[in-house]
Amino acid sequence: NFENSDDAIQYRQSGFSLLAYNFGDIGAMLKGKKDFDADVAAMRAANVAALAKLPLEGFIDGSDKGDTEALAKIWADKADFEAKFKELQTNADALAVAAKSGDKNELKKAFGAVGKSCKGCHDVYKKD
Ligand code: ASC
Repeated sequence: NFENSDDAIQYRQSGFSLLAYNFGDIGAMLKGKKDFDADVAAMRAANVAALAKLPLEGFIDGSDKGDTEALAKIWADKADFEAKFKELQTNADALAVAAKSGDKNELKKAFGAVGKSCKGCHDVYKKD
């Protein structure tokens, strides 16, 4: 357990940073901003699946403060927030499977589903 809300905030923000880096790198490859490498994509996608399981734990009671992008609505609608996070985790697991399959079309579809999960939650629970 976290000692205080600062630790919880740092934990979830670190998770999101790593998540964005690994997910973003797959995006860069799919958008042709860098050469596509199926092995790297599979490694990144496995990271995304693992990392998507982390940040939720950092949204502890009392950590709805400080200079963060997390809206108070997260704690007001915690069950919905958790449900959306679980959806992300399911889609991230599917991304890892798709990337491992080597089928680029499947990877693109799974990437899109994860991106929708990111955006769907940001639209409601993250400051602009
Ligand atoms: C990213 C990233 C996000 C999501 C979101 C998807 O690469 O950093 O927050 O994708 O933009 O719509």
